[in-house]
Amino acid sequence: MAGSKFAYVRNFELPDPLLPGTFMVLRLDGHSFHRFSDVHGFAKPNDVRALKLLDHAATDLMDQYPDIVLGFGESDEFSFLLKKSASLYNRRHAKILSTLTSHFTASVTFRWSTYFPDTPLQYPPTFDGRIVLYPGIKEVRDYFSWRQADTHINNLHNTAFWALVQQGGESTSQAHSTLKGTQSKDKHELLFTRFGVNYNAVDERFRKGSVLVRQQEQQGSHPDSPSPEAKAKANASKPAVVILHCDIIKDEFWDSRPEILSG
Ligand code: DGT
Ligand code: MG
Ligand code: MG
Ligand code: MG
Ligand code: MG
Repeated sequence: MAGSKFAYVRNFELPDPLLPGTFMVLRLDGHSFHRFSDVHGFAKPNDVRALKLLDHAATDLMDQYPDIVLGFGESDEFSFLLKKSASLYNRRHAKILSTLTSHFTASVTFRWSTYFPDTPLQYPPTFDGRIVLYPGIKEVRDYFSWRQADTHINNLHNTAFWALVQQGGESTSQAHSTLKGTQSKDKHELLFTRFGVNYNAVDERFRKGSVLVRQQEQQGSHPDSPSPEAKAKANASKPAVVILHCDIIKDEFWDSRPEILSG
């Protein structure tokens, strides 16, 4: 069809397909959340409301995009794994990246007041996003191990840091110097001896992050709707997204969910 004399500009829009048969990992990260968390009075080191808000936005995204087989969230970031065979938007890079980032961001704002009923939004939160392609299972597993190891390292540090400030009465610069050069075991020791905190008993949400997977509802898991019709309906419906706070570095998680890496 002949276009207008202007239509040639369309030729400057180049295709940007993502390599077929590779795993896509989309990582979103809050833009300047150092400031955003201050302005909105997030609890330190971890604000459960903020973490649950991001979990909810991630669940919304996974409900909308069945190609996402795994989500992992910590701090102000979320990573999503799309199955190798994903063909959404013909694997157009900009389309996928912009649409999913926008969806997640919109959900965070949409759900804000549910998690922060007494804290009006001062300005719109925004997220940056990137998609990285991984050729194989090893790289995908190492990617998620990297993020969860990061969660652990940061949370241990932040827990020790804020204990020194909030309970120990140190200034932030004193706390920085107290922790300078300390190893992981020193921080465990400091938390236990000075503040009576057994780090391994700290909420798993903070230590391990949030792991979102699809799980078929089990029969009888709905005590409030025990009718056979309700059960049949639950079992026929698509798997629900569930939020776990479990280890994803060791084999067990992956071995018990082969579908995550198989598609
Ligand atoms: P960016 O990502 O380069 O635009 O800059 P930021 O400031 O978002 O830096 P990033 O992503 O490396 O670090 C996340 C920031 O968000 C960090 O300053 C701590 C803050 N944050 C995330 N989750 C929480 C929370 O639960 N409580 C508090 N108080 N702060 C949090
Ligand atoms: Mg950053
Ligand atoms: Mg950030
Ligand atoms: Mg971050
Ligand atoms: Mg359009």
